[in-house]
Amino acid sequence: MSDGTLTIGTRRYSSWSLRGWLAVRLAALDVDEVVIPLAGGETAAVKAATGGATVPFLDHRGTIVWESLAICEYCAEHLPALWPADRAARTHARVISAEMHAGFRGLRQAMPMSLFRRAEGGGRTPDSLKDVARIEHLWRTTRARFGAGGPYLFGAEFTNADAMFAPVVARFLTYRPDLAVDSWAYCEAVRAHRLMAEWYDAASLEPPDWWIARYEEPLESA
Ligand SMILES: N[C@@H](CCC(=O)N[C@@H](CS)C(=O)NCC(=O)O)C(=O)O
Repeated sequence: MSDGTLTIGTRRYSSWSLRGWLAVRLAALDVDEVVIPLAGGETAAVKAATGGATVPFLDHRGTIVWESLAICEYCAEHLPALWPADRAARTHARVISAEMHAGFRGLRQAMPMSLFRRAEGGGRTPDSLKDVARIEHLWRTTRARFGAGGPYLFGAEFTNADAMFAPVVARFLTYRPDLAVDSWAYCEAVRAHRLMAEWYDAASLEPPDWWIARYEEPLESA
């Protein structure tokens, strides 16, 4: 018998679920996964399963955790290496993760996560491009200060900060905004992580009746 349940939404769209799922898998919590097809707004089954909250939603040995960043923190209680060991680096990881959790509305709205959408060049609005520039700045300055020795934000280990930005990577891979070479290198490193490969593979097997038309409609000419 497992230690509980992680409830997530449709993998091809649920950016928040990806964050929580990565942290849970990195911490190797022994939980069953339940996937709820999202309705693209309020999803009655999500409300019912989470007592009115959102996914990702973790029930681990009776401890209930929602909000992706709180799930990342909970997982780091089990695997402290999910945050960098050095205090300055750890603080910075928490700061950029908090900024990710709280902001980037322009990007979220114009470039919703949709793993297999044909949308190269799409979603470029003044607000989304401002967010893209801010994210590139965060990645570049973080890697310059703390990223020596590996491809991730804090070097060789994939941390909670990388989990928090993983859905941004997925968006960039779909919408292909104009990024600098170092940003694409980071995106490729995240995409190549074994858990990202697993997520994309599972997403590709989701049934077409879970797809949401407005997140699938091609956007190449935008
Ligand atoms: N701030 C929350 C956001 C979670 C969220 O908005 N999740 C979406 C799915 S990606 C959701 O549950 N939507 C409600 C619904 O579909 O009813 C977090 O970090 O976990």
